Amino acid sequence: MNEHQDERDTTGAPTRCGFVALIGVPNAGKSTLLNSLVGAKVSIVSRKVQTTRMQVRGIAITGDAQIIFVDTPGIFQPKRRLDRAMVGSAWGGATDADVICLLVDARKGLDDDTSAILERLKHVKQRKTLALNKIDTCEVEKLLELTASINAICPFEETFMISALKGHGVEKMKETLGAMMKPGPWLYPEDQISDAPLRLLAAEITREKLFERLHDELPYQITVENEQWKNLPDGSARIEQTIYVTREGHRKIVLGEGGRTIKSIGSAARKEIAEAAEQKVHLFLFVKVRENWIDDPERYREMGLEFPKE
Ligand SMILES: Nc1nc2c(ncn2[C@@H]2O[C@H](COP(=O)(O)OP(=O)(O)OP(=O)(O)O)[C@@H](O)[C@H]2O)c(=O)[nH]1
Ligand SMILES: [Mg+2]
Repeated sequence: MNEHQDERDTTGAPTRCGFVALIGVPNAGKSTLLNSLVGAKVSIVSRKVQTTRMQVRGIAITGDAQIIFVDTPGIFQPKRRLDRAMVGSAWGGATDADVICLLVDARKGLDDDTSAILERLKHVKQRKTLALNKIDTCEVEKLLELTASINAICPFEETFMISALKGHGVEKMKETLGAMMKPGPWLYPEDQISDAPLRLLAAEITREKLFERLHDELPYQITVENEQWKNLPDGSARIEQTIYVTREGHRKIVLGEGGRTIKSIGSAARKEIAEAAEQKVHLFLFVKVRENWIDDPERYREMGLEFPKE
């Protein structure tokens, strides 16, 4: 007999519920997959590495199971304090979950960072699954070889072959993971897709636009915080966000000539925030120079990250 056996969903069937952590090297496609699994954008995506900085939860239902997917920052050899906090957060997400899903970019294959993750995963007690992502970019033979060589290092219960971007194999993967969840009550209402407050998603959306439009090291020197969200009598929202940069020169680049760059970032972000919030949005962006934000514990708290001592 199972203690949860009397849990029923709205149709009277027994329910299942659990956490699946999506981990992998930066740029493997974890956030793209999370959004595809949930069917809405809850985590930001970019072509650049190290886009995600904290755990982001997305909730999906498949059959009788509710799965809370946890998107995590990419795992790599951290150098800066922020990198250490991000990698720490990713492993924390993995070891808190019921099932771990390691994403590997199938075209890139088994690189040094992925090998290092596999070595550590061997010693992790959670159930483990593997997802070879971006199968739209490589040959089938390569997928089979990669499956064999990865499983030889660390055995996985399941191997999924997917394209998070095109949606190939994603539904099947969700069903299989759903069946792996333990019997138990659903933790969230049926229509909830994320547990992140809208103000956090709003700041992340602006950070995504900064990632898209700024180059080299600059996106990594920036953080965005939502300072104010005021719902106005006409149903719209007045939102104020601060973009923190580390140098005056960076502030100038973010503003752009005649304010052109910040204007285009603001307009793209406003549209997307309005969509997510389902209301009209007035977005005000302020750019502030704060040389040491990367060593300021308050900034980490805002991101929901632990502050590494050094
Ligand atoms: N061709 C192809 N591209 C993909 C696929 N999945 C993701 N991408 C692309 O890969 C890039 C990185 O995607 P993200 O979802 O941001 O990757 P991530 O693993 O979350 O990256 P970090 O947050 O930096 O760790 C983006 O340009 C995506 O469009 C896929 O299945 N096929
Ligand atoms: Mg990501």
